[in-house]
Amino acid sequence: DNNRMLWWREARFGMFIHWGVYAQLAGVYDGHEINKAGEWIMNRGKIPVAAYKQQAAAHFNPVKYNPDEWVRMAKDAGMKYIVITAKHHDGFALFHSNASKWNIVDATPYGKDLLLPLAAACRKYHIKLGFYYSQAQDWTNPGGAVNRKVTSEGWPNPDSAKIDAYTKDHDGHWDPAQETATFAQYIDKVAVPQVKELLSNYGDVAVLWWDTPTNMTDDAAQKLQALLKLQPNIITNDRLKRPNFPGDTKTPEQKIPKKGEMDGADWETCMTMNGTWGYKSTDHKWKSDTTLIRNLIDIASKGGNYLLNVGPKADGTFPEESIRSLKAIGNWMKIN
Ligand code: FUL
Repeated sequence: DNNRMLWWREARFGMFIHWGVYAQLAGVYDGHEINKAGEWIMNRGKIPVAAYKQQAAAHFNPVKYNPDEWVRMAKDAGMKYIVITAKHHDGFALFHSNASKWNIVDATPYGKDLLLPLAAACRKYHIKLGFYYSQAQDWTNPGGAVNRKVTSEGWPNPDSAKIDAYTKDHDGHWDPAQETATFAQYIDKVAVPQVKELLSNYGDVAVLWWDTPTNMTDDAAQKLQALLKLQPNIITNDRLKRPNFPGDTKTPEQKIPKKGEMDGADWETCMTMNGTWGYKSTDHKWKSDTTLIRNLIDIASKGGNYLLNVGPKADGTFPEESIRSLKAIGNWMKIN
């Protein structure tokens, strides 16, 4: 079992990719810039399901998507693995799924599975591929959970008092369409079959990155955990359900632990290059190359991994700033 962790312990550096139809909105809904992370826009903006499908997905057509180039950029930066959001909290699947039509093939003009060619490129360049899967939160597939139950710190929505009252009564949901199934039904009809698809149809899957265990039950967690046997060498994080499903790795977010703080644990700091995971046209707070390299050194010297995020644009390209920083890190790696 220790063998399973070997590559991960030596990897030190990986690429997180947050990509989905939220990139189409790029942080703006109805003429309003929506607060906080771009991938949260549906929740923060309390965008109704039908409107989100129409405005984010109906035009999502990443014709410049070139996974070969993505993987090469990761490799040239010295990264050893990639973790991509197969499904984030908005419920949208970047892969063709038989469990829900809310996926890249059935809900967008692009119409092709995004993960198949990425998996092929990873095999070609010997980069390990992992999938992020939002197992609990799902704001589109009926029955999915919501972990942020109010709206008031979002944009100055004139209806925010009404929405706050509604979400309070509806476990955070803001659209009746989200509540036409129970959480248990969502787990059985969407989460379980989709994780099965991800672990069956894309070759070797190195990592399963769960997130935000809101409303998770032991029963749901057990069903999902049981699927991991489909990939005997897979490594999982600690976000399936707390505290009794610890997984293999700890996941400090946007912070670097102090020396000794994580002793004995396998850990990975995930971090953004600017202030958002999913692409936002208005976020220009990019960390300097020096900061990024310093973080990598700091984390590696403490025995952790650095999972550095890129939020691709809706056309399928990386933001220019990310491309430049990846190159700068790669140049530094070559001389060190
Ligand atoms: C968080 C999520 O809510 C964010 O959107 C992001 O995916 C981050 C890595 O984990 O908990």
